[in-house]
Amino acid sequence: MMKLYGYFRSGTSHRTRIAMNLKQLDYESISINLAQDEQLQSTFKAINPQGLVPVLETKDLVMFQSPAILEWLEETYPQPPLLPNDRAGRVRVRALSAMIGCDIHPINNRRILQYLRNELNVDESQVMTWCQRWISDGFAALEFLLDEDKHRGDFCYGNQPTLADCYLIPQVYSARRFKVDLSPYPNIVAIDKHCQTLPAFIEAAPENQPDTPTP
Ligand SMILES: N[C@@H](CCC(=O)N[C@@H](CS)C(=O)NCC(=O)O)C(=O)O
Repeated sequence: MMKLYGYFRSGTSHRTRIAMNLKQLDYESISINLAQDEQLQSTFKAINPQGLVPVLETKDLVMFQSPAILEWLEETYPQPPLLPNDRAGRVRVRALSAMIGCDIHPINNRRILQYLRNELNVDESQVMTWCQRWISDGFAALEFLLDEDKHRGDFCYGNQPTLADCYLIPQVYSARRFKVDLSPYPNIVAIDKHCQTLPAFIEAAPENQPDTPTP
């Protein structure tokens, strides 16, 4: 069985879990506790020298970088497809995904926030302001693109979940965690609401993981 090294509230682990669930793939979850910096220990760095989750391990491969993992999943398990069958659709879904994966998520990642806190002595309310600023900025552009797409159904693109939804839903979770006002983004909120009714998304949610702390 495949092994997914991740953490319950890591957005990159969350997006990988959604894709694996949509493709109905079984995997063993191995928790790397980011709150305790387990990702920086030598045992984990021997698996991923970058010290970041997720890592997906099969009997032949050790894969890191969630965009690469998602593309590998799509190529290896094409059903159901998470990319449209036309080139224009694929470039759109990849662009929506990259807006989140390249331009929103990385600057609000734990190591960035820890650097702000511990090296630059930024206080917690300023850290929240930082996260809110960059998530809002990215969501404003995403909202515009979603709104202008008149062929869109319940998801980011068309009527089926795509990689863009795998990226969006964890970013909405993170936005709520950082208390971003989501009222200017009704299309994003509606997509999130719809996805939250689907088992693949529910089972991938941070609150439903084996390493979710008990309240
Ligand atoms: N580009 C990488 C980013 C991975 C990443 O940033 N993972 C976060 C969790 S969402 C992490 O491991 N953070 C640990 C840290 O910041 O120390 C990917 O998409 O896999």
